[in-house]
Amino acid sequence: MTMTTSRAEDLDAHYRLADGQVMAFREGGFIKLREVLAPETLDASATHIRALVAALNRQDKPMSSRSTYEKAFLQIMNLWRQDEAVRRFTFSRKLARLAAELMGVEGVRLYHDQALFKEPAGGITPWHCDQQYWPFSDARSVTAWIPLQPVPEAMGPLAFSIGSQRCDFGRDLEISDESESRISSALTLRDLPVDEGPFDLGEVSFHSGWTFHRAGPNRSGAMREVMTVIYFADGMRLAPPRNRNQLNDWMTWMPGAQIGEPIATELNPLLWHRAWPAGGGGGQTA
Ligand SMILES: O=C(O)CCC(=O)C(=O)O
Repeated sequence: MTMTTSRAEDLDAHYRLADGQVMAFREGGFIKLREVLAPETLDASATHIRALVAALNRQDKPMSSRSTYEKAFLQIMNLWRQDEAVRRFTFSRKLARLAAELMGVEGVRLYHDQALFKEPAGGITPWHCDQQYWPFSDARSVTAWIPLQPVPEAMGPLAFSIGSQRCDFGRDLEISDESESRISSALTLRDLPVDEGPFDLGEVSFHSGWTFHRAGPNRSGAMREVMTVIYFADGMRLAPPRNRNQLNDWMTWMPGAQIGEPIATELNPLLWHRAWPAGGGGGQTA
């Protein structure tokens, strides 16, 4: 596929964070940024992402016989390995640089991408934090949640418990009915505010690996199409897995990485580094 210059430029352009946005991210554990990607870029990418989700989805159970996790979304991972246009999207230097600047690190690597499509009548995404699943040596990880259409309240926008990245309860709970009820009670007790507002087209959120988040059900008649990219700081080391999810993630997303060593397998290319010349670099594993 030949990508139009404007789409390539949009994916790699510098999005200047305003004063206070980095601070807001670090205080709140998340940030929602407006007009990050142009509608044309999202539209063109969505065509490829949608086609891959349709081709690779193996979920065919009726909604009523699925688990809470299965009702939450269709989940298709590492799409960048299937399609050059999606690889260019996942390798967006604009998004990677935002991840690095928000975390305050020199460079970021890819953990994995994933499409999270909440079907019409799809259920809630229970409260959880992502580093339950990730065997990382520290907290320097972030997910970009990129809606491919506007997400009104009825479609299940991602919601964040503001400041919850500093709370250490519930970090051992995987996505389940139990995580929804126990984390919800704990957050209510601590009186932490929740941002559950809609997303406009082009708006992208970034949340830290320890920030608690959830999404409501999809009560609209349309699919909620979202692409996500997960980043970790260059230099992050593999920690000994603390549960079966982390063991599975090690084998799946960082095969060959060694416990205690920096993670840099061929599945974890460097997506942005401060030392790169403007416009250069991209997708290096070493
Ligand atoms: O899209 C959703 O409903 C959940 C997304 C999520 O949990 C994440 O991207 O970390």
